Amino acid sequence: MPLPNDILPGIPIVESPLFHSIIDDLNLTPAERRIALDLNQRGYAVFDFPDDQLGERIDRIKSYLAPRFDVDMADERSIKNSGQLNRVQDGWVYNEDIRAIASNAAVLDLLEKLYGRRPFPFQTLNFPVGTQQPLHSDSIHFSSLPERFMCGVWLAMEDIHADAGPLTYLPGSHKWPILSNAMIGRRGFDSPRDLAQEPFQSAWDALVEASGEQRETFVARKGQALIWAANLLHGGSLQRNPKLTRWSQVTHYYFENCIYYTPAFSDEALGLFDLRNVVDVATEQLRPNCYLGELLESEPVRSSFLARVKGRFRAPPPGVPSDFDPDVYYRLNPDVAVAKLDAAAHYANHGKAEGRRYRFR
Ligand SMILES: O=C(O)CCC(=O)C(=O)O
Ligand SMILES: [Fe+2]
Repeated sequence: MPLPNDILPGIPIVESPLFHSIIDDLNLTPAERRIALDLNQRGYAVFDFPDDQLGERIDRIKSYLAPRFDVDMADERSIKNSGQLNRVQDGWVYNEDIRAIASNAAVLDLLEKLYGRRPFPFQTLNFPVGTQQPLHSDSIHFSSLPERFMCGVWLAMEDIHADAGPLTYLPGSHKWPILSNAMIGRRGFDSPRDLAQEPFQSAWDALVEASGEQRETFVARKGQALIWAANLLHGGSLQRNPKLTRWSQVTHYYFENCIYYTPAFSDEALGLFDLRNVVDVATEQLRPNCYLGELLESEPVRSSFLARVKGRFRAPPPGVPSDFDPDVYYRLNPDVAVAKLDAAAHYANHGKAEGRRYRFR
């Protein structure tokens, strides 16, 4: 029997224009079917997080993270966001419960049914309070080729109060065009690394205004989770009561057999891709960039598209191994990140002699 998604395998099932002719062949339970329909129509779906140890995990995560949100951030593990007090990125590196939530097998199985490819978690974010982030699409941070093979799963780690700045989103916005640098008239490749979201904000705001659509908020119960589609506009609503916490974990997932890259720093039409070295949180293995089953790093590279992409891959400086990834080095050596040192230079000049790790197991 042909696979249900064999006509357009490069489009996630829940985002496919053929979704309604495929859904009956997916063997979904009634609950899974409801999730699939919500994701397809609204761009998000709510479900109860399937983990019978969730309560204990949440308690342990909070007691592990709480001291890290104190004013003294010398020991802050949040690498890329080390200026901000409201999040810990990739806490899974240090905390097994964060990792277990990200790697939950039932969630992975569910996402596989919904997308038609096997997912893997590649990033975690833990928040003790609301983010108050403006509405944005994660697609400019982490996208894939083919596109839309990415989603976020947001988990409430306490009952969320309406005044605590709950997660907010614009239903249906996942169907809008995925904004690119070309669309906003900007070059992305080699542009300043601290500017990812900001150049796109006025365009998103204008789209929201023009749509007339109303945002919704997720005033979640502890243990409820929400999947958002790759391009759903979402953010944190206003925190009306500054004393309230809003403990949550976001896990971002990619799917197998894709190219993973950061569109904010890419100019796709020129073959200039800011490729990502993504690590599977569940296995700590690098997930190589693949295009139609072909490893990007593999030889021979046949298509000119792949050759261009490969040619633009940033080469490491001298004295640094070819598989060196500054992000991974920062995650494994938080003191280097906190000190804001250049990762490659630190490794070449000190880290190597000190026997520091630069890759996961
Ligand atoms: O939790 C929030 O307020 C938003 C988080 C978010 O935008 C993300 O993790 O991608
Ligand atoms: Fe986001």
